[in-house]
Amino acid sequence: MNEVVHASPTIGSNVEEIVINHTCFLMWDIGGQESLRSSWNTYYTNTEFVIVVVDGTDRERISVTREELYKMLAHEDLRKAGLLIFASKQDVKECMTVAEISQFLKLTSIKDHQWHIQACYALTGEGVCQGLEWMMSRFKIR
Ligand SMILES: Nc1nc2c(ncn2[C@@H]2O[C@H](COP(=O)(O)OP(=O)(O)OP(=O)(O)O)[C@@H](O)[C@H]2O)c(=O)[nH]1
Ligand SMILES: [Mg+2]
Repeated sequence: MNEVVHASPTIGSNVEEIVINHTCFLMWDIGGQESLRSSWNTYYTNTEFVIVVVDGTDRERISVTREELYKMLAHEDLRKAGLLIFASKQDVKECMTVAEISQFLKLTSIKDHQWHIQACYALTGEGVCQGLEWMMSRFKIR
């Protein structure tokens, strides 16, 4: 964190180890492009948390996000996984708020997974720590 990273579409996946409060998480960054989605399920085994980064400016594709989200949550291997949603691009004026995204994604209807939504500004990392702290707090009480 506190790093400005390059941005280009993720082809396949990147993996990184991050340590939060002495707990090491293996984090896979998986490309979101349509052609890559059919391979998402190859990452699900032993997954503790799914982190979904929602582009707060993309009102057109929020319904696709919802569809993909529920498809993912229905997968057997993610039965016990927690869900962290980042509402990204909060620096952009016209972006959807956390409340709007929650409503569009019908988050309150999710009863069988622990979930949390966090506003963030990915370019500087604002909000990212708070989101990961939630993840950490859920991890401890399992
Ligand atoms: N203004 C603003 N731009 C952002 C933010 N987060 C990402 N971007 C921009 O959005 C574009 C896409 O970012 P990526 O990180 O490549 O998106 P991605 O979701 O990983 O895309 P895939 O790898 O294809 O799934 C880049 O041009 C980023 O600079 C943000 O919080 N604010
Ligand atoms: Mg990417």
